Amino acid sequence: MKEKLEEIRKNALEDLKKGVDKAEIENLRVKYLGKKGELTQILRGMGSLSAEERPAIGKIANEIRQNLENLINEAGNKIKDAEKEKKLKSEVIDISMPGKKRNIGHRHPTDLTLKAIEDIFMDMGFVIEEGPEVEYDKYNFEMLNIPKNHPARGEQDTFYINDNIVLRTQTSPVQVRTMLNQKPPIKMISPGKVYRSDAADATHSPIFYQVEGLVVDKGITFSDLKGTLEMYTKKMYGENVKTKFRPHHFPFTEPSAEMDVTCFACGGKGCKVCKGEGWIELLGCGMVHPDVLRNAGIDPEVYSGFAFGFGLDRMVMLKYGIDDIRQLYESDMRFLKQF
Ligand code: 2U9
Repeated sequence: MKEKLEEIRKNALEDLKKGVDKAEIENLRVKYLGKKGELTQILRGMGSLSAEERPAIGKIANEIRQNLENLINEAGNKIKDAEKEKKLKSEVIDISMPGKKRNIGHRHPTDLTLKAIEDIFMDMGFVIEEGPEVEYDKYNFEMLNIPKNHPARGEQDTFYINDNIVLRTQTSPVQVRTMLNQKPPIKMISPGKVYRSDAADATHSPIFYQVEGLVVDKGITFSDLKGTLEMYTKKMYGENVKTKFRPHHFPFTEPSAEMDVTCFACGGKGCKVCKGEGWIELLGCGMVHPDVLRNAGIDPEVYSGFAFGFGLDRMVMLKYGIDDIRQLYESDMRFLKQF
């Protein structure tokens, strides 16, 4: 029995010396130490030995088992280490290689300008409201006193989805929705994209941005309109900027006006920015038409309001000296990187 054990050990050592791979190591483990392995068979057959022989043979068998287990584990570990070493060598990082340049974006000039405008109005207690760009004809035109035969409703000016739905041509429907959903006092601005069926050129784009504002409460007068818009203008363009109001017509306001400001580039002397005028046309405004209030369920005998609106793109162009509106929509990095 003892000789048999020594022979098993000798064979196992020779097997291990042969230079084994990962799969062979597992075969050897099964061959010598597995349930049906040679050594296990011997240990199982110990019962047939005499009481004197059993402890000595048992001791040798266990020693061999332990010894083989260690050797097989060691051989396995060596193979794993060699594989790891090989993998590490094949994945060497060349730290002298130049890194990948990350292009970090930044805010668009339109967004930068809008942020400044929003901050000023929020400081004055205005809330920012948003609404859908695909809008009911009813909210975009009808409730704003723009009847069916009005030229603004022509297909040459408006993108129609169907008879009742349009791409909004102004952000005014957001004001209509706010009046329908909230009770006065209302003090809001509605910035956002609007659409007109215009061919693109240096001053026109079928998509552009508007900022509109609405204040409705008891006792609102044209003085509130003037005070609010003058305050906005001074905060946006500087304390020395002057404003003037010219009468105008809008279907949704009565009376209506356009507001001009002294040119913030030349201070009113006349320059390229103001085309020698000294004044720049900034926005349209007026007292909300009583019919418009009534359409939205607000009693014009109790409440009054003022509204205003301007094209954001023009403000951006004036601010940064951009002479073509299309540049704001072309995503050309050479242009955008300047801001
Ligand atoms: C409601 C009532 C009144 C919004 C107003 C203007 C004057 C205006 C245009 C200027 C150039 C927009 O970008 S532009 O085409 N807008 O002049 N907008 S008052 O008046 C409203 C809006 C909603 C319920």
